[in-house]
This record gives sequence, structure tokens and C-alpha cells, in this order.
Amino acid sequence: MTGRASVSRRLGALALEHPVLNGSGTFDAIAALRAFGPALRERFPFSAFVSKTITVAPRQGNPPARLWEAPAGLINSIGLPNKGLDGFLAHDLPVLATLPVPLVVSVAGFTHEEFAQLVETVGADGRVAAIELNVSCPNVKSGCVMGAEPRETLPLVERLRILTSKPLIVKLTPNASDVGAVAEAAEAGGADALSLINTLRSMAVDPASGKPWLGAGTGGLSGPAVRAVALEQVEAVAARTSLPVVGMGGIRSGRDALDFLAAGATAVAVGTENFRDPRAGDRVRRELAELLATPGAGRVGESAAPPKTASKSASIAG
Ligand code: RRO
Repeated sequence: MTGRASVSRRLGALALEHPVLNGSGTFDAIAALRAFGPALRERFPFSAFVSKTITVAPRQGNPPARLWEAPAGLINSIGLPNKGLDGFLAHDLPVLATLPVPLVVSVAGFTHEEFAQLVETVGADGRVAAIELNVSCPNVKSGCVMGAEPRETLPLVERLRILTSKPLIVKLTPNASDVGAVAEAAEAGGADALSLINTLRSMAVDPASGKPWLGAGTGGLSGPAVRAVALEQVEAVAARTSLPVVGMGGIRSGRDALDFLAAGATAVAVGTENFRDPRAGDRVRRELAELLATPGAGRVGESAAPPKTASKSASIAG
């Protein structure tokens, strides 16, 4: 993988001051502003903030239990609770717009129409820098399957592309049979960037009853348990498209983040670790900056495959 990382820190038109973002739904910036006040704005851990996914209609989310601690990981079955588009615009967006970094709004529709309404409305708002299309939520029964098959992803992204000039980031699922093919479909449809991985479909058994622990039966696994899977998928996607990739999955340290850059990611996102340590993003950013300043930082292994494009061939340290 030597030399597979891009030095560019752009996701389409969205320029990043450093490579560390948050994973959608893993950092409640509104609660953090209440808890940490101006100190959070002065030293915001992420180079862009990605919101929790919103839908057109408000949602309560899944029945409890919604969380299970797995070995080196977390299974969630949150089920997309949110205030809906109107509630987001009225209550959350005005606060998120005060953050000192660009705002990426994550959206999910159950139909193409819903996705279109979300992208058109959110994209027209000057406070929004980019839109993440969540086509990969593992925790809702219908919908959100549009990222599982290239034939579903291509027409959706094509339709949304013409509705906004803002960068579109497509969030990919690790549960697709061929994530590289879905990534190619997103690129063909006009996406500006890709992010992966969303969580791995999973379940946990209640030891007392022998029945599923989670109220919805199944959930999505994240945390260090998925990091090796995520790295492989980032590598595969970076090799098959020329789009910038935001790599995530179990990143806890600058060293973990560097591995994702070495696998071909342009930027990384810290997710589950934010729940354990709300300052994790800042630590990962500092540790990664130190590693990137170290000569030869990119030499983390043997090249698995030749880079597809010249832009992917710059070394990390370069
Ligand atoms: O809300 C959730 O249950 C959820 C979402 Br939208 C997602 O994209 N990924 C995930 O693991 N959980």
C-alpha cells in the first residue's frame, strides 16, 4: 500500500483544513456546545461537521434496547430518530451553522422523491457546505437499501446530482456484496466523494432469554472490531474510483487514521471513539499531524495494487 494516499484534502469543492471529520451520528455538536461552551468553538476537533442523518418526516427511532457492547465494538440499533426536515431547519441548523467549520448534512430518504426533497431543500441553504447521502443505514426495515446494489445507486445519485451544485458525498455500506461496484455507480451518477464504512449488520443475544437483545432484532457493528474490514473496503473503493474517500471504521488513534490514508483515503472520520472520549477527534488530529510530519510516514506496507489514478499515487508524507 506504499504511496497510496492522496495529499489532497478536498471533497469536491469542500476544502478541509485537516483530514479528520466525525462520522455521522457519533458526535452531538449541539449537546457538546452546551457542555463545553465557547471552548468547543475555539478548538473544534473536526475539519467539517457531519450531522446525524435526517429524514423528511420526524422519526422516533427503534424500540429499546438500542445498544449492545460487543468485543472491541458497539452494536447500535438507533433507527434514525430525528426531528424531520422541518424540525432540523427550525431547531438544529441554526445552531450547527455557528460551528467554526463547514457543515455537511447527512440525509436519507425512503424513496427517490424523499431524497430529492431533502437534497433540494438542504442544498439551497447557504449555511450547508455539502450533503452526505446515507444510502446505507442498516437499522430501518424499508428504504435505505439504495446503496446495496449499483443498479439502485446509479439512478438515485444521477437524479440528485442535478438538484444541487453542493458536493454530494455518498456513504457506502459494508453489507453490499460488491462495495467497489456500488462506488463506481456513485461516481458514474455524479458523486463528488465517498465515505465508508457505515456499520456492519450484526446481532446480539440476550443471555437471560436467549432471544435477540436489540428491540429491532438486529443492528450495526462499529468500533475497532470492524477496522480491518473497513480498511480493506476503503482500499477496494479507492482502487476502483477516482473520487476522494473519507475512510472510517474503528479509528481510535492517529496511527489508525494513517492506515486509512495509506489505504487510499483522502480524509478520515472518527466515529464510535467519540462516545468513549468526546475529545478523541482532537487527539486523533494531533497524533495524525505528527505522523504525517514524520519522514517516511507513508511507508506502512507493500503495495497491494497499482494506483488507478495519478492523484492517488502521492505519498502520505509528500
Ligand atoms: O440511526 C441509526 O440506527 C443508524 C444510522 Br442512520 C446509520 O447510518 N448507521 C447506523 O449504524 N445506525
